[in-house]
Amino acid sequence: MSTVYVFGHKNPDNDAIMSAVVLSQLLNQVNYDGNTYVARRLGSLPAESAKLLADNGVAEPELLEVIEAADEPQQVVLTDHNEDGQTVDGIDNAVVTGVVDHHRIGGFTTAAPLHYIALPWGSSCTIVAKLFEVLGVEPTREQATLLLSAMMTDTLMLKSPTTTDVDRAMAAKLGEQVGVDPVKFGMEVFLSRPSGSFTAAEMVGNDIKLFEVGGQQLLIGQYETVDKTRALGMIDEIREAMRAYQAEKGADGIVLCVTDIMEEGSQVLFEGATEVAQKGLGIADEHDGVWMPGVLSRKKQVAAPILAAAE
Ligand SMILES: [Mn+2]
Repeated sequence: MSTVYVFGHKNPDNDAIMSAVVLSQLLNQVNYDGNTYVARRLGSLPAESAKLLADNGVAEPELLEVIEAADEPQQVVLTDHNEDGQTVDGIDNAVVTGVVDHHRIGGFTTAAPLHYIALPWGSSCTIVAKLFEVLGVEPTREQATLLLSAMMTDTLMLKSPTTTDVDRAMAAKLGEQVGVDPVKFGMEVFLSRPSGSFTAAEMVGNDIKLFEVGGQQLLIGQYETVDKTRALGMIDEIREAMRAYQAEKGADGIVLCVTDIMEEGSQVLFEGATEVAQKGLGIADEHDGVWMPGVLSRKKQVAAPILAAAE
């Protein structure tokens, strides 16, 4: 019997937090492998996650900064990510016993067999919700609420092209259990973000992931807003914050998508070495950014074509 840490990616979004929190609860409820599962986070809690956890009486996961080497290596379960560049520092000191994820698999290797659940659904929380069914457990109202919140934030209220029929069916089921309309509930979750007070640095660093693109380190950030006007009025500050973030992380280039969920598209900005990124997206950088209508998914509509262009 061991203590197993369960956590989502660095710069956590609501899906990274809720998938770790609710999956760890589920695994404890069924006494999975006789272990104790403890949710952790790899960065500050998103505002909407903090509010949802408080409203539902669930403790905030503690910050995990690094995993140190130990005689008995720390066991971990990764949710909502699998790539080295997105996980905890010191991951090589840990034994990954499980992954629950909805992203591409990026250079993942282990020494021993593991539980690896990868499904190309709209959110990791959709997969966690399905695991409740698989394990024959009925989610509590609180668990259903937390899962549904992350399904809505990750699929932008089911509008993102990453949304599948499974997500729509699961959202309807959880919405019925909680007694909410999933899309209206999702909009409330979005509006609980204090986006009106975001600084340029927060817009850049709030939700950003590191990718290896043709031998270069490329950061791809996404700032989701219900009104891009404020961000568009801060372009010079945002570009400066992009260059600062890139320098701090020692990356070669940085892409930022300012995604307007009401207008359903993204304003895309580039700094540093981004030739491959511009080629992959089929656009050339402009000072105010380039509006890409319909682009809502970083994974499917931004990272995937950029990675394909590097091949
Ligand atoms: Mn996710």
